[in-house]
This record gives sequence, structure tokens and C-alpha cells, in this order.
Amino acid sequence: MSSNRRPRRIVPAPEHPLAAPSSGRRGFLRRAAALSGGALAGGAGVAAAGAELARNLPPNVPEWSRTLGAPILASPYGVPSRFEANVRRRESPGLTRTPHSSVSFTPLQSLFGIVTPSGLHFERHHAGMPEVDPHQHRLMIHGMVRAPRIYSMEDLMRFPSVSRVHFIECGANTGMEWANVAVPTVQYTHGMLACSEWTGVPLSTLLDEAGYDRKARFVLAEGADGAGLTRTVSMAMALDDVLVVYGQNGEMLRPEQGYPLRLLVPGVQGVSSVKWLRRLEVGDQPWNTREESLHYVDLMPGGKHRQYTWIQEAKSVITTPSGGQVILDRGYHEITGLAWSGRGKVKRVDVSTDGGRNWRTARLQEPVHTKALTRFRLDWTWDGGPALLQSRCMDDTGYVQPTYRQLRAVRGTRSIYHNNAIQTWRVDPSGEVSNVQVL
Ligand SMILES: Nc1nc2c(c(=O)[nH]1)N[C@H]1C(S)=C(S)[C@@H](COP(=O)(O)O)O[C@H]1N2
Ligand SMILES: [Mo]
Repeated sequence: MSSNRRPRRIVPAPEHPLAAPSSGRRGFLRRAAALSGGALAGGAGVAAAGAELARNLPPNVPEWSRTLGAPILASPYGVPSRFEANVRRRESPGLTRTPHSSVSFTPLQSLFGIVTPSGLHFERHHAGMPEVDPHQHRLMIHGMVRAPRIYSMEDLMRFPSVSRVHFIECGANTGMEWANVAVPTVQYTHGMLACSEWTGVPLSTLLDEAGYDRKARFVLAEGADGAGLTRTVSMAMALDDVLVVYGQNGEMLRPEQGYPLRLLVPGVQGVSSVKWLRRLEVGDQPWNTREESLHYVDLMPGGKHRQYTWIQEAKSVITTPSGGQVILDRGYHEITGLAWSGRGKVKRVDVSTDGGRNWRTARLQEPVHTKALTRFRLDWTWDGGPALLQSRCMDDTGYVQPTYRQLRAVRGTRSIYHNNAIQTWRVDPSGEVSNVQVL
């Protein structure tokens, strides 16, 4: 019961992506709901009888109200309650051959607001996670610059800094769903996605400092991991909003996110945000590295590959109710989810409960940041009948998130990257929510 917002009313998804929902547990929760009156149709709360109220008055207080609690510093670096143990990153079995070149997914179904707790930020490593000593780490800037530089972390942290909220989405997010439904929960369909407040130095500051050549058009970023991951970033982006970051949600980056230094390319597919950043080379042509010629290219219907598609276009997904959850009773439910666009701000999110025939505009949580996750919410009364839940994002360029039919007309069904189609969750009269595709 621990992982969900309304444990009594919506049962969390099974922990294992391939595991059948545990009917025993669900049965228990149904009974519990019935006993406490939670199954009352239409009731958003539980009406308590007089006897129940009396049983809840002092001296009838819970066990933990009668004793001393744990002392301070029970945990010098705080961790979540043990009752939240179900809220965790998960790996999709069989997705990759080794855990060193794999992905763990963010449990989007369990999160509130727009910030991903650092410990739940999805991980994507090409050659495992290096342990980088911040005292020995250096960032080199060279190539078409007047004054090549090598910075220590102390040097970098002396520059004027900025903090900004941005999402990171792997280009392969939702990539398993191109041809048909492949995975059961939002953690696996959309969980290569996270959003943090990042702190660091604008790349433009460092480029100015090195005196970049005005004829330069690209910057190569290289990571210090065994993969030596390299990606080309355009000079236009580099001078616009790219950051060299060391801070994540108020503290130093987590090792999984590139401690002690990473590139952060807002709005662009995750691979460009090179972790454990050690080298920046300024040049006048793209480098066509392995990760931008062999991988991270889009296979188009005609058989050609499209290269350098950087931007993560407008996209959204309902996180509650979502695949694998069970709605226990009719009546009021809040539909909520996340929307984002690599081009700017989310302007509007529409929600449909009938597979796209009728749409209502959702509330957006303020403030809406640019190139950041945006929380949307809509009131819904479930009448107990079948429903098809969808969300559709529009960004401030006017771009509207496509249906699967629209996306496939352009991209076919054999791609891996950049699937931003409208997601559908089917609600059965039993209350079970599952992943389906509506064209
Ligand atoms: N050096 C290095 N940088 C990297 C990677 C990597 O394996 N090595 N993976 C990339 C990919 S494919 C993605 S999607 C993002 C993921 O960032 P995260 O692990 O912080 O979620 O990091 C990118 N930066
Ligand atoms: Mo990625």
C-alpha cells in the first residue's frame, strides 16, 4: 500500500514488470476498503460513525504516541520511511545484456509535483558508473579557442552560477512501444524521464573565458567513464542554455547522474547531457561519433536513417491512474500526470476519458518552467464503466503532441527513439488499468 497516493482507492502497480498483479493483496485491499467505508460510491472521504469517533479520542491513541521516538541523527543522511520501500527505480528484465550498459526507470506513478527525488532519477550508463574523485577530476576546454584551459572542480565552482529546473529524457524513452504495447506500467513506458533543479555554470561563460573562435559551430563533449561517451552539441545551443552542472536538487550531483560534473543540454535527448564531463572540444564540424552515427539515429519508413534529431518534442503522460493500478471505487478521482517540451514551456494539456473523442483542459501547476516537467491535474468522476484515459500536450510554439496514427504516418513503426505519441490507459469496469494503444 505504501507506494501510492491513495492506497485505499487505487492499488499500486505490481513491483515486477512481468509479475501478475497479486490478487491476494488486491483482495485484501478491497476488503479493507469495504470495511472502512472507502468503497462508498461517489464519496471522496470516509464518513465516520459516532462510535468510531469515540474510539479515536484520547486515551485511545496509537502505540507510537505513547513512547519516545527515535533520537535525532538516527540517520545522519535521511532516507525515506520503510513503508515507502516499494517506491524504487526498476530495471526491465531482458532489455540489455549486462547491467553495466543498461537502464533503470523512474517510478513516475509514485511521485508528486515535478521534481524527481535524486535517488529515483533514472539511470542510463553505457559502461557502468565510474567513481570519480572530485579532487583529481579536471575539465579541459580546447580546439578552436584562443586559450585552452584545464579546470579543477574548485576552479569551476568559483564561476558565477545559476540554478534551473529542467527535465532529462532519454531519446529511447517509450521506445519499446513503437509497433505495439510492450510494457505494463508507466514506470516502463515513460520512466526514462526525470526532472531536477540543476546548478552550475553556463557553458557560454566557459567558452567566453577560453576565447572561442567565431567560426566555430560545434562543441564535442566527452565523459570520463569507460565508455568515453562523446556527443556533438551545436554552438547555437552551447551559447544559449547549455549548462556545466555540479548541483542536483540542492546538493552535489549523485554518482549515477555524473558526479562531480556533467553537461546539461536542456530539451535535448539525454545522451547529449554527457556525465562525468572531462573534455570539451570546440570545432567547425559535427564529429559523427559512434553515439551519433551508429546509435541515436531514427530509422525512417523508407529505410533511411535520420541523424542529429536532438529535440525531445512535446509529450505528456497520465501517471495516476496508470497501467497496473486498480481503481477500487466509483466516484471522484483526480487524474494527474506530467507534460514537457524540449522547445520551451508547456502551454496546455487536454485530457480525454473516452479515447480522444472529447477533451477537457487540465489545470497546470504553476510555475511552469521552460524545458521542464509540468504537473497537470483534472477532476474526474468514474461511473464504473470502461474508460480510455489520454493526455495531449501543446507547447508554446503551438506544436501538439501526435496520436500514434499521426506519428506512424511520418516515422513508421521500426524506430527506437523519439516516440512522443499520446499514451492511452484503459480502465476496465473491474477497475483494472492497463496499457493499450488507440490510433
Ligand atoms: N559519460 C556518459 N554520459 C552519459 C551516458 C553515459 O553512459 N556515459 N549516458 C547518456 C544517456 S543515453 C542518457 S539518457 C543520460 C541519462 O542520464 P541519467 O543517467 O542521469 O539519467 O546520460 C547520458 N550521458
Ligand atoms: Mo539515452
